Amino acid sequence: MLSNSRILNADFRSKIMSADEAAKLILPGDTVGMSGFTGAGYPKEIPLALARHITEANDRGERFRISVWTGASTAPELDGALAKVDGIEMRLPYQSDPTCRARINAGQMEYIDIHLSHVAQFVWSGFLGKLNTAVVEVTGITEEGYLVPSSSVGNNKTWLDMADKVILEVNSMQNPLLMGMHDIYYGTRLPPDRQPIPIIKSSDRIGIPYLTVDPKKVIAVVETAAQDRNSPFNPPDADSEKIAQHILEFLEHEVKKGRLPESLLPIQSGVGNIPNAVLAGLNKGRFENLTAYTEVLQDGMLDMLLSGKMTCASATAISLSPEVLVRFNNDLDTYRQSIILRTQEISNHPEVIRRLGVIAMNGLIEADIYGNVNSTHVMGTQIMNGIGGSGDFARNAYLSIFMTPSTAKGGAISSIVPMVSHVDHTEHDVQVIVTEQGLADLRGLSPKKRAKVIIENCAHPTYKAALLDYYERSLRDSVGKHTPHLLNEAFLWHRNFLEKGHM
Ligand code: 0RQ
Repeated sequence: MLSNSRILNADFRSKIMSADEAAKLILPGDTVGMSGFTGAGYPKEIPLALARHITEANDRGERFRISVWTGASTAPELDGALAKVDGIEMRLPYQSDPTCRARINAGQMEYIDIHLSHVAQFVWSGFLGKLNTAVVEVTGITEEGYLVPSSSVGNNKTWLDMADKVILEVNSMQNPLLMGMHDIYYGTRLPPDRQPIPIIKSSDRIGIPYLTVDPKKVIAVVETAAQDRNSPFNPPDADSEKIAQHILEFLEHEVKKGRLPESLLPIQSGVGNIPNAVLAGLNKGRFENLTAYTEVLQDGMLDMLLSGKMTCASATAISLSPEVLVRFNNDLDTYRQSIILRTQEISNHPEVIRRLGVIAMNGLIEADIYGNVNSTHVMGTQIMNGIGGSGDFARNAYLSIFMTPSTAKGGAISSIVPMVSHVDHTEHDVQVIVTEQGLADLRGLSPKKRAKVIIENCAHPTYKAALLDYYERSLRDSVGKHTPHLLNEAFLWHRNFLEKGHM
């Protein structure tokens, strides 16, 4: 036991063992629910120890694979380590690891891409089968045996409740001041007993600050001391700045029209450089008293909390670049009151998102001229990451905004296409599309009007004429004139890029 141990409960202390010993309790064929959401709060040592055991088993000629359920993407120490030793049979729900991606696309790993808000209820309902083991990182264990959650909550409550066996990693590198920031709601029920989720404002707390677990299920406790690992952000490039500017002007316009209040509505923002540029723009802009109801709290939101522009951020994970994480840990007392970390079935709950009127801003891979959005598949067949929470938010938002540079791969591919090669968000769930070229406000427009606005405002000049030509010929030759298409040609568009080797 470490001298500064955070395991204050005697029963849990008696179960302390090494990561190696704990990993041996995970068996081939098990389904394991691991903590972790975008590089925050994932178990740091047991997956690595498990990967070593898998390698040893493979060396003996034995096949050792498990199914891995998480909150969302994790880090190289979890997804990367297990994928590298071919230890994952099936993975859900969202991943962004290059080795996982390669294995999924090579047909060597099964992957189920479901809405982040659905995972918990799918597990409660038994749709996904049995959960053998939970491996969950926590910040500490109180004398009474409550678990102080870590930098992400994700699906941990569900894993702890539903798994037969529980293994805890108690990470002393997680800031002890995280205690009290979490809001774990134990009131969710399955139909027909479901009740309203009583969140009226982003800042509402409706649960308790701890996770609970039946101590009889806890088979191992491992002490660790390792930082979360999140990628650093690049400074916003010119395109991200332009996209941010278009969105800020649009929000300003909506306020002037009386369709948004002066302090806007709670913001949800995907992760990455463009969302960060939008947040930086909001931080410099004139809007005050902003709030967030989102899944990931990233650098840009922290800056807004610090500047006072944002008064409250509700999320399920704190996912900060290494540099900002240091600042966060140093100043945590300043942020404590204004950050709430919830379970992901609540951070992404359609009922709450709809009630609060969230402004959702997410990235895309390609959008078509009618407003359908592909967020997940390159050229229709190759998974990039997964739908994550984008569907939870886009479908239920007050304003659903999707943003992207107008081209990919150095200009070789147009992000605006005749027909998306895979659809994640249908034309019915997409209200605004933004590229560095401009913004298309699709609200109230029929498909043909949408096509003109998207091509005119969002397409890159290199591809505008070809898209317009496709649209005009479709209008002339398509059998149906409501959403005109030339199906063979729509697919040829993608094939041309594939044949040029741009995939
Ligand atoms: O690949 O780095 O190999 O070149 O896709 O693209 O432009 O870096 O943009 O990091 O914002 O990701 C949609 C993937 C955008 C992301 C997506 C290639 C491009 C690059 C990444 P390379 P960028 P981003 C909150 C909400 C779904 C989940 C979600 C995502 C790579 O936003 O995963 O929204 N969204 N969750 O080159 C071929 C195209 C392409 C293309 C981009 N048209 N053709 N390749 N790329 N467009 C978070 C959570 O839910 C946890």
